[in-house]
Amino acid sequence: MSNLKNTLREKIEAWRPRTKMLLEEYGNTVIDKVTIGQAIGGMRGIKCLVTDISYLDPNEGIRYRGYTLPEVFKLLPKPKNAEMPYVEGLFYLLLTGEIPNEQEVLDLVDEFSKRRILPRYVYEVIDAWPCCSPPMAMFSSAILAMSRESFFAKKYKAGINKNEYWDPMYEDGLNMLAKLPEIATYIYAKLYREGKRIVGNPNLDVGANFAHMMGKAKPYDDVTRMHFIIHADHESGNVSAHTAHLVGSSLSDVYLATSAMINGLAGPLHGLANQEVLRWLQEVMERMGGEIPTEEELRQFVWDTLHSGQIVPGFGHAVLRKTDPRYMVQREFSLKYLADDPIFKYVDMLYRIVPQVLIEQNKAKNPWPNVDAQSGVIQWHYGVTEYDFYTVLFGIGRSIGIVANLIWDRALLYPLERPKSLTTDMLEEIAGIKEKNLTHELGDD
Ligand code: CMX
Repeated sequence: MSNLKNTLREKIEAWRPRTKMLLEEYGNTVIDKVTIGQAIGGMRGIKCLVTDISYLDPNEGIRYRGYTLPEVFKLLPKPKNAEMPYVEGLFYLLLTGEIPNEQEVLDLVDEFSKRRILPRYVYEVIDAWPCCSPPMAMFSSAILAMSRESFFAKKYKAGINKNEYWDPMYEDGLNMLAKLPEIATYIYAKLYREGKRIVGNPNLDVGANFAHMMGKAKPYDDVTRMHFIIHADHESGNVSAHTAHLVGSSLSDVYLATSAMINGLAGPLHGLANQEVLRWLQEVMERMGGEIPTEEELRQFVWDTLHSGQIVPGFGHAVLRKTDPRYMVQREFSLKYLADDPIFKYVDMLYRIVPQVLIEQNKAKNPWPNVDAQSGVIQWHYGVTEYDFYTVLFGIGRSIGIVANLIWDRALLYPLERPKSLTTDMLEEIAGIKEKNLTHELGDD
């Protein structure tokens, strides 16, 4: 058994009594009340999910296992001559809560490398898609197809003890994560490089191998590490993480749950926003004939977008109430490496203008930029200009957190998710307005 799996087994055994005691002795303790606004309004703020992988504070931003992003970037081991840490090290941290040492990360780099080869039929599934298909749909289907490899499904059929569910989930999770860069770069080559694929190099870590398969020179390896690390997890209520948890709660395997989460990530209010930002910027540039607009012109463009009933992509958030630290990590990188890029200048201007406009409009609860406002611009700068592909990159990163969560979901035996719904009539009764309406109908007021 690998060192990581041994460490994880010890952690799981130590953790289980905490969950058991909370359930058995404090199961009726009230956390929060739920309002009608929350029931209709997308369950904002209802505290009804548990995860120890990450926590999102509205005013501070994300912490992975208690560490802020700057701490994560500082503490995790880095490859030689790299500015950003190993992606594999982040997976170790999310899974165990511990910062791995160099050797622990290298063991995991080796594990990922050994598990990265794709079954042939995955290429065939991708090839079966008609030309110009959406990359996220292709990505989701390729992951879904691999469900036939699931150890968990096989073990379940054979009658595994539920206390051991997490073990085949771990195997499936690692197998899948190791393959995602191969799948994504194959889709990229098929869609945008006339099928000319660059074969992976087993001697490289995930970040460097991804850059290699994309045909990109340094520092794209660091761009990739940064990208995958900042997108990995955002606690469990966001659409992608929640979808994976929900689907996994019926004991669906990792492939089924991850494919579903990719479909949720593909919506423009969630992960697709990163490519929407580029599409929207292209419109501005077209309107400006390629010239950099003045602040006044850009402000007008933002207002025109709002007045036409559209959203400004890359700004706002359902939980955050400040600038997303994931945005700031990328902004710092951009200020260092792409400060003179015209498209970064647009983004920099938007950073100053959009929040003022959203505050003036007085609708968005959070006028500040989120992760998606900046990520596409970095990709564009390094020559990945096919912005339809950007959400696939988000999807690889997000899968790291998804897998860590799914393994722990199984380890702590979180049950089938099944909240209760009410009818509108019932809400009106709870609000006390149904009776009023009846009285009105009877002409009794
Ligand atoms: N542009 C225009 N209007 C916005 C806005 C934006 N960027 N952000 C919020 N609003 C509007 C909402 O559409 C809503 O309008 P209505 O009352 O007419 O429905 C109002 O402000 C209040 O919304 P909110 O409570 O502040 O935000 P929500 O929790 O409902 O939604 C989010 C959050 C992210 C969907 C929203 O801010 C948005 O659409 N942002 C742009 C898309 C985006 O960048 N998504 C990516 C988020 C990060 C990620 O998941 O990847």
